[in-house]
Amino acid sequence: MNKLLALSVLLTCTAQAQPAPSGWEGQIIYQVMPDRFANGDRSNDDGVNLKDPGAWHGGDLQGLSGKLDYIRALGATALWMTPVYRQVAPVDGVAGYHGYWPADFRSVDPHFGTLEEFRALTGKVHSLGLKVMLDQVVNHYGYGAAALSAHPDWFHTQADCSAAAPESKDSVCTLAGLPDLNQSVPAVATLLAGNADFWRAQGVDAFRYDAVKNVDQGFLKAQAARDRAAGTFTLGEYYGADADRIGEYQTLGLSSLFDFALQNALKTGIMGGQSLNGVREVLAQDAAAPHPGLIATFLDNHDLPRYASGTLFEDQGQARTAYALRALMTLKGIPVLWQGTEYAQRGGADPDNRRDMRFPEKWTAGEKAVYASTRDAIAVRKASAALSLGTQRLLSGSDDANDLLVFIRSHQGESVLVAWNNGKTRRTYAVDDSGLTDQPLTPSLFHDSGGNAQNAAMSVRSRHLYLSLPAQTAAVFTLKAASPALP
Ligand SMILES: [Ca+2]
Ligand SMILES: [Ca+2]
Repeated sequence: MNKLLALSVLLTCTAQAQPAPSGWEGQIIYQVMPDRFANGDRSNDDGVNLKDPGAWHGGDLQGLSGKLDYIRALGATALWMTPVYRQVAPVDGVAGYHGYWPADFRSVDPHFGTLEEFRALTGKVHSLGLKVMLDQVVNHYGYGAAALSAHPDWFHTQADCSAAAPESKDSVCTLAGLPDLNQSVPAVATLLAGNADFWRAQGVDAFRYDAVKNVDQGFLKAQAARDRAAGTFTLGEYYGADADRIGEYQTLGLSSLFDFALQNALKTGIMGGQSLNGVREVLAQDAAAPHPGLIATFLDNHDLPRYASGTLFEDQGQARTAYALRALMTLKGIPVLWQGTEYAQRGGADPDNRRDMRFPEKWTAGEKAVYASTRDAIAVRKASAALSLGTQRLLSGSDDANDLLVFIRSHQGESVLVAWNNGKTRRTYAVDDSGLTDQPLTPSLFHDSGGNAQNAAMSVRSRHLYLSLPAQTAAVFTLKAASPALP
């Protein structure tokens, strides 16, 4: 048995920040790239070539609408669509299938369908009890967009970029050579604010703001205030963001940012088979963010190599993805699942990470097992207010190999104890003087395939916490004591 010698509690501190729209803590977001999800209408398949990863693949709003039951059955509570704007023409053989090359911010690309179909989709999503998040691009137009010649004064120039102070270069210089909007031009700020109002009017509940690192902060602050006033949740994508950056943007007024530091730590610690030290450090820092419960947690997305491809071996990729998804569902924050990650879809860097979605009839036995485990983990999270909404108190301290992470989630008198075992074998652990109230052997709330309780157990005797955990997985246990008196 390994002994945990030091035991302490990391307390949450809070900074000043704007209140975020209510109802988002506790959500589980499912991310879809419509072109790569489901093709429901062959009549709009202009230029489709499934063999070319840079071409349109035919997915559309009708196809997505037909798969909402799949998304709901997984347990997601909100749908995030990457942009559906009308796109510029293909550039060097690569199409705007991903949606990030807008030609017109207020129309739907014909490959996806029509604005009427978009409205019908948001209505159907709402009728199923789910929320709608839409990607918003506020940094740029697509290459060679008509606006570039119609309104040259709307864009930053190379001279602006050269003259910009070092701290302003990210926002003033172009991102991948895309025509960069100058948000300090009133007509541009008006255009972008109007875009948000336009999509809100189509039934959108939340925006995922693309590339906020490259957007003027003054504009973002004003836009975030407008969105907040309209009750719209805002999730910014700041590539590489850590706790400090998340705190900065929540204080600026955005509801949330994606936690790239946690993503990296989960990749290194779980998929990479290293220690959980990195995860422990990130969690301790995140607790200081103004709204830790709104931080978007994720394993991968359309800009990163697929999580499951972090190892060469497909079976290992599946097992560790299932472990990481269980782990993700035990953490404070808003989990975001990129289409396909629920069955450990593989793929390398962009565009290989955007392979066409496959549905259950095309899964292998291994993929089916990952999906079953993921769906179970989501159901367990949703059934527990402590897991969905609770505070998170990390029991710090380490065993010899740093293979154990233990924390307590509590909400209104309901508490659970979460334990991750990163060890390559089944392990038992004893945590001295845990401060917990005695309780008999308690099974994990997670289930193995077949529906039996996960083969994990905990008990507390004379304040000592005993854990028996399978190799490389997370477990969660109901705590009898409502609020443990920790040292
Ligand atoms: Ca189609
Ligand atoms: Ca910019």
